[in-house]
This record gives sequence, structure tokens and C-alpha cells, in this order.
Amino acid sequence: MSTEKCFAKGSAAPSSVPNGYIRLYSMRFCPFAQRTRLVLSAKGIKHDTININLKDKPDWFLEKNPLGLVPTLETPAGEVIYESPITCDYLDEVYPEKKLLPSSPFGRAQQKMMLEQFSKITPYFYKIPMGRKNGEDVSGLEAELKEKLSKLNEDLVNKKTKFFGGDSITMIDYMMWPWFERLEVFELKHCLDSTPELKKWTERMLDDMAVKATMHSMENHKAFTKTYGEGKPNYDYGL
Ligand code: GSH
Repeated sequence: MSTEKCFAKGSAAPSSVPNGYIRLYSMRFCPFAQRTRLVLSAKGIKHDTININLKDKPDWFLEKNPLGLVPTLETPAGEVIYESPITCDYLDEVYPEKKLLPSSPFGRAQQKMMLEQFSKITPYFYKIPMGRKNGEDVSGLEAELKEKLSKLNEDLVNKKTKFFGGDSITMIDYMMWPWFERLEVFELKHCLDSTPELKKWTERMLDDMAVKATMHSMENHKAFTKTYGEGKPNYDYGL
């Protein structure tokens, strides 16, 4: 079963998760849920997706995850897993095909350290557009973001690899990608002008099958973001 339109408060609860499947509770435009969608797609995991209206959440969803956040996974046994990096690590552990995390403990620790650093970058993607909307001077924030992106660029230069975990895509690339997909939506694409290796990384990412399978057109991203900015997110935009 796969539903596209989101479930809101008052909607009937979906039937239980079929054996052999895992369920993702998602929102089509959520960058955190996209992390999990990328991993599900890259590993070819059989799953169904239930999209949630995050402004008007069904009670049955809040019973599964009291934080009310997507992504949330549910197994046929009723086990519930949330927080995007935890859902992705779980999938990589449980489904051994095409491992995305390195096999060595140090390799895994390195990816977690990178992710920790990256989580300090994501707030800029919201603060800058919000500041602009409020007519504030965001040049300082933009300079800080550029500085952080140049560190990522430097990392690729030093490693001399195509991706952040080596010459093929690994977990850390998927963890960071959703925000780069949205750079144009945030009107921050120019921030890559002085980070050529990072820019090349974004181009390589666009060739990946899971990236292609989970991405939205810029038109849909922009239209959704507009409805979100107006306080009335259209989670079903483009369906
Ligand atoms: N730390 C969480 C993760 O990494 O999974 C963040 C997830 C998150 O913020 N998801 C948003 C959400 O569920 C959608 S993009 N918002 C609903 C709410 O805040 O009530």
C-alpha cells in the first residue's frame, strides 16, 4: 500500500504494516524525512508510505510518536523508530544489502562527527530566508554560512574523494543532500560560487538513482514553500 495524499486529524487509521514491509510516516516536502526516503530507495527496501498533515495530525499518529515528528518508521511488529539519523542507521543495520555506513567503528564515528557538524549548518537555511522576509540584513548570516560551506569544500579537497565518505555515496552524503536540493528554493545557490568541490559534489549527487527518485521539481518545491510561508502548507501540492 502506498498513499500520497496526507492523512489529517479525524482520518481513519491505516491498516497494520504488512509482513515483509516497513512503514514510513512522512511529509512529501520534509528534508528530514527525505533522508529516510533516500536510504529506503538506495537500499531497495520494501516499504509503504503514509504522509501526515503536520498542521493537523491524526491522533493515531501521535499515539505512535508522541513528538508528532516525521520521519517515523513502524515495523510489522509495531516497533516505532524516529529521528532521521536513527531511522537511517536502523535501516542500514537491519537491511544488509548495499551497506551505507562504513564497516569500521572509526569510519562510522567519522560520519557521525560530520553529521554533528552538518547539523549546525541546517539552521541557516531557515534563518536566512526568514530574516530576508522580515526585511533584516542577512549578510552576516550569509557570510557565516559561506564559511561553514567552505569547510565542507575543504574537507572534499583534503580527502580527494568524490563523496564525503569515499569515492562512492555513503550515508553522510544522503544525510546532507536534502538541504542542497533546496538551495535554490532558499535563494542560497550563490553560496556555492566559492566552493567548487562542493558544487561538483552536488552535481554528482544529482546523478544518483535514489536522489533522482526522491527529489521534487524546483517548481513544486517553490510552490510548497510559498504555501508554507503563508502559514497554510499544501502538503499535497503537485499530486
Ligand atoms: N530531529 C528530527 C529528525 O531529524 O527527524 C526533526 C524532524 C522534523 O523536524 N520534521 C518536521 C516535523 O515533523 C517536518 S520537516 N514537524 C512537525 C512538528 O514540528 O510538529
